Amino acid sequence: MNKKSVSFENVDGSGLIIGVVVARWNSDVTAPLRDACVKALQDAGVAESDIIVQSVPGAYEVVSGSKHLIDQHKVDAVVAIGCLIKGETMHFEYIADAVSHGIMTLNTASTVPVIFGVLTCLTEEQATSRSTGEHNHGYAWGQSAVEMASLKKK
Ligand code: RBF
Repeated sequence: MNKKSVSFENVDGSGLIIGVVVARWNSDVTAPLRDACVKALQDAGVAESDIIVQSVPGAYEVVSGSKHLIDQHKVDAVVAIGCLIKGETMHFEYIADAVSHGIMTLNTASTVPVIFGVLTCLTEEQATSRSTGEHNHGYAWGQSAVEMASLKKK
């Protein structure tokens, strides 16, 4: 087992409703992350009609997009997906900080787990390597959502 990955045992998503919020900024990265996440949910037995995918403009908006799904769709868990790539200004720092705090606040404000699916990369190469092939993190984020939603139901 790679030290930078996590193992999951028997994630059973049958009967769960899972939201997936996806930022369109850096969509060449976020689309494969979303697809791998949805595949993990399907592999875990989440019904296709119980996977709610919500597109939002950028990573900054994944917090309010997640809150919308929690409030309006009664989801059991949400995966918030985005990709921040460091540029020449301070935007990266401000948005990364706001989003990570925003997602943590959602996790403590309600009983619905919100999985942190935001890549914060220094280069486009880093973003590509974490969103493609066997290192695509989206799959583990889907499994994490099922595990945490199941925990809540125990
Ligand atoms: N959104 C992302 O998801 N990833 C980025 O790398 C990203 N970089 C941005 C850089 C700048 C200079 C600006 C103005 C916005 C950026 N955004 C990015 C968009 C941000 O998440 C949000 O959608 C907008 O700021 C509107 O609230």
